[in-house]
Amino acid sequence: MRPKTICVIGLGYIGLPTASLLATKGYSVLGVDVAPSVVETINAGDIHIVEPELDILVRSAVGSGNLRASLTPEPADVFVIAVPTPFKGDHEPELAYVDSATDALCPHLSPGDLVILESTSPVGTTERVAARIAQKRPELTEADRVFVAHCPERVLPGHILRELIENDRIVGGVDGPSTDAAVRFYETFVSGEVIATNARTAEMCKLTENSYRDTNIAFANELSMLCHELGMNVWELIRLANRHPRVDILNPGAGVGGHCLAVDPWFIVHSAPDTARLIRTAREVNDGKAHWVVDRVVEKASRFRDPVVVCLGLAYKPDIDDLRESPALEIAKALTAKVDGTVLAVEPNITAYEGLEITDLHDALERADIVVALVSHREFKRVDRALLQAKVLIDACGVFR
Ligand code: SAJ
Repeated sequence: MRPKTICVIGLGYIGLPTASLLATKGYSVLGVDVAPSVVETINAGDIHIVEPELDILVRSAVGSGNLRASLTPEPADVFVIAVPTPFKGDHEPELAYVDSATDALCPHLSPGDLVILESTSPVGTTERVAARIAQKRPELTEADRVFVAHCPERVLPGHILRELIENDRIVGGVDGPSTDAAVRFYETFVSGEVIATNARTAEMCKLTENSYRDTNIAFANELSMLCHELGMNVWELIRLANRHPRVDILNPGAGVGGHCLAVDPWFIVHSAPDTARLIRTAREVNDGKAHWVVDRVVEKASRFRDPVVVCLGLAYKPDIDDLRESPALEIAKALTAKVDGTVLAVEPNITAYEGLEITDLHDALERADIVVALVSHREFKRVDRALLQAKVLIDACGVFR
């Protein structure tokens, strides 16, 4: 029988779009979040995050009566866990949010319910969820059992609503019946292919996708530093190398940010520290790139008396307002502390950030001695190159290439 009621725990970048989408597909959805302000905002038909078209979807889902938000779970046919999985100090995965979401849904489980972990998780986390449920609700076994599966989210911020529907999904249960139940559920709203595997492979698949991209970006970032050392233009080099039919090098940048690529590879490293050497090194190269940019700017700034340094961009990638793990933000902060002069930041997608002087693009360019391009926002692509002529330009992201 098709499930009717869904409880989505965690109303962030993944949980809220998922809950709203399911509501518009006819499910009765309860979204749960620990933050009262988030619950209030959503119940008012508004959103607390920036994502194209999400406001329209949430308004329509809440307006239809199919989406409600609450601080606590209620009984449902399907529970979706979409809480953060950051890491602790020493890159050790922090699973406290997954554990507390599991504990919160346990009292509401009934035989036949399906629990899906969507949060990006280290290998073994879905089994951990199943074991926690078995411990708290030991009577839910055999004919009265519940089903537990992992289906990692794979959507690209900025394109979440389209990708939630169109992307292929990897579904892995802790056993065959759990996999089957989860596949049937995703097939009701995903137009991409829903592919069955086991829970551990599904977990590793998501970590592999992001580590693959991180490693490829590390290659590009290493090339950018090599080219600087050897006196070459890295953008020209990559453009030429990419003319080979089997070469496709990504773009160097100010480093790698966001809550995914900068985090997930560490889950693999933590699981197998002696074996995951390339993945660890890629993380170190990408983190090191931000420090390298800072050193270059500080070195240039030391040649001026009272220089004005302008950082173009603070977000973790172009055309969004998301500052999580942003190398551009870290660079701007480090320069503010290190440069003996004035550091200005231009970020068209946010209005203020404590400790940084955010200013208008044209005003900043007029005052600048040194321009540091950190994020390829569309506003920067349109800058008249004549305005940059008398400046020292450090273009970490290639926006003026
Ligand atoms: N970046 C570069 N050079 C490039 C591409 C990206 O320096 O050529 C940088 C960006 O500037 C940014 C970082 O990498 O700082 C990550 O950006 P991204 O656009 O590559 O990815 P995310 O973090 O926004 O989303 C990724 C996606 N994963 C993959 O493409 C394999 C997305 O599909 C995942 O769902 C998401 O992580 C996630 O939630 O895990």
